[in-house]
Amino acid sequence: MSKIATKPRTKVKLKTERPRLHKVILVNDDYTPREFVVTVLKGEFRMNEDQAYRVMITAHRRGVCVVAVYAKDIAETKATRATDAGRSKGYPLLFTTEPEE
Ligand code: TYC
Repeated sequence: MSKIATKPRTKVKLKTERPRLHKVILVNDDYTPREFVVTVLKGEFRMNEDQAYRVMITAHRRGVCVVAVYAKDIAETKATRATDAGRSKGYPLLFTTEPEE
């Protein structure tokens, strides 16, 4: 009787990759008052006055600023809530998200 090879020749991949984190990005505009941007940053992203002011002024000067990084769904929820806070006051304040490299 001939010997039949039964040993599987494929290896199971055991590595699990961590889900990529997503950046929340604050975008500058010419209309939203600085103090309102600071208030939204403090309320939605648990920042103190100093941290929120630095993020706001960086976006104001450079056009954008990374606010924080989170898992995808949390980043998207926070960006939407923060953008809606501006919209509810008639401001064009915008927070976007993008995956980290
Ligand atoms: N540029 C706005 C102003 O001068 C302030 C501002 C800063 C708005 C950052 C949006 O993401 C922003 N009133």
